[in-house]
Amino acid sequence: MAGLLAGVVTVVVAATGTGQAMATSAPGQEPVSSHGLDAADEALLHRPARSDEELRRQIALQLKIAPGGRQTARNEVTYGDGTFVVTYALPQQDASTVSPLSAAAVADCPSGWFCFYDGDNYVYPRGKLSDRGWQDLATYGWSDRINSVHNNTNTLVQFIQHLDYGDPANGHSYDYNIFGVSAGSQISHVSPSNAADHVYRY
Ligand SMILES: [Ca+2]
Repeated sequence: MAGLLAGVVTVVVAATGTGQAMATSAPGQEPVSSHGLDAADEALLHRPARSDEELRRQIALQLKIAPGGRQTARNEVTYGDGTFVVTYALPQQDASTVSPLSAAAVADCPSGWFCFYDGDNYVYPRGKLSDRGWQDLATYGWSDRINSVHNNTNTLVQFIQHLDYGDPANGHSYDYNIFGVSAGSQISHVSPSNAADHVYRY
């Protein structure tokens, strides 16, 4: 097993052409997500909590990946003056949606808002925005995290993939639209999923 792992690491290093970055990552170490969390925390962040303790951890994780919000309910964190609100599932409320084989949840975005969900079929956690124009999901810890959407505003909302070819100096010049959701519409599984980084509401 050790020999096999060593072989895999060697191949990866050869493929990247730079052994430097890989050398710091020992075989067996948990992968680090784009949110900078370890694998266990990352997994917890993206699904309905199964207990009050898990819910508390989710709220703490939300504030860790996107500082600046304040907890406004047991399962909710609000940013700005209500610009963005993220809602985590209450454990008892969502027992039926914990299983990936369960029936779809309901698209439940309030009027005047557009919502995006971490799970397919509108399964929480759910983020919501209402402002028009370009907004950066990274501000709220919601990059690469959207799997379904519900637009309950009266205008189109476009979801955008960020692309800078590894050079921040490129800014947003190479960003491109990946899907849109028209006024009053919903999409139970977006494609590509876990990809949107920005939004634009018309
Ligand atoms: Ca992305």
